Amino acid sequence: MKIDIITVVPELLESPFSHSIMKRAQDKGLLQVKTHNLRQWAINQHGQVDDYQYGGGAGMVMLCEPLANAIETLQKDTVYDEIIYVTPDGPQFNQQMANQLSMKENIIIICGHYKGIDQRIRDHFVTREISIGDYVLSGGELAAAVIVDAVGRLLPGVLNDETSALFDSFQDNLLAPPVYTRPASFRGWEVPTPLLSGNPKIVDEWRYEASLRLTELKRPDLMKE
Ligand code: 6GU
Repeated sequence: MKIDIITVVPELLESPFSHSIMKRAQDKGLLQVKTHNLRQWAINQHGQVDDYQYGGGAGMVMLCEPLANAIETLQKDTVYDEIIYVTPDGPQFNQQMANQLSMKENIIIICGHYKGIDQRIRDHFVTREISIGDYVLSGGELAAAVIVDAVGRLLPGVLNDETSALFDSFQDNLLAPPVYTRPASFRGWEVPTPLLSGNPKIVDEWRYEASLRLTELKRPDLMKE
C-alpha cells in the first residue's frame, strides 16, 4: 500500500513512521509513506499556499491552486483509490474504517491547516473525509499519522503472531480482555486462575466473558451496534 501525504509541515511526519511496527512495514515493502511539501506548488516566490477567506473573518484558507496541482501531479504516476481530507468536521475514524482503508492500494491524505481548505477542493477532488475525534488539532498531520498507523498495522504481513490484530479491541465491537504476564503472584495480587489452567477452552471462555463484562462497564455504546 502506498500513502501520499500532502502537508505544509512535512517535518511533523518524519518520526511517526520511522520506528517500531511502521518502520518494519516499510522496510518489508508492505507500506510506503511519502510526504509532499505543499509549498512546492505555492503560487508565488513567497511560498504562499493560503489566503484570506471570502466574506471576511479571521483565519486563512488553503488555496485551490497548490492543492489541485499537488493532487494532479501525484495522479500522473498513480491511480488513487481514495483522496482523503482529514478534518474535524468529517465522520469519526474507527476500526471499521481502518479495516476498509487497509484494503486500498493507493491513497492520498491531505492535511489542512488554519481554517481548512477551499471547499471546491473538497467538492471536486476529495473522496472521503475523516476526523479522529471531537476536538480540534492545530493541523491535520497528527490525525494523518493516527490513520496511517491504524491502517498500516492491518496490512497482511505487518503483524506477526505476537502482535496479531485478530484479538484487538474493537475488531468485534468488544474491548480486548485484560492481560497478565509473569509472575503469577505479585505483591499478593494474583493472575486470574483460568489463565493459569493451561486449558485453551477455559482460557478462551474466561477471555470472552471478561471482554463482555469490560465492554458493558466501559463502553456500553459498542454493544448496541
Ligand atoms: Cl482530522 N484535523 C484537525 N485539524 N483537527 C482534528 C481532526 C483533524 N480530527 C479531530 N480534530
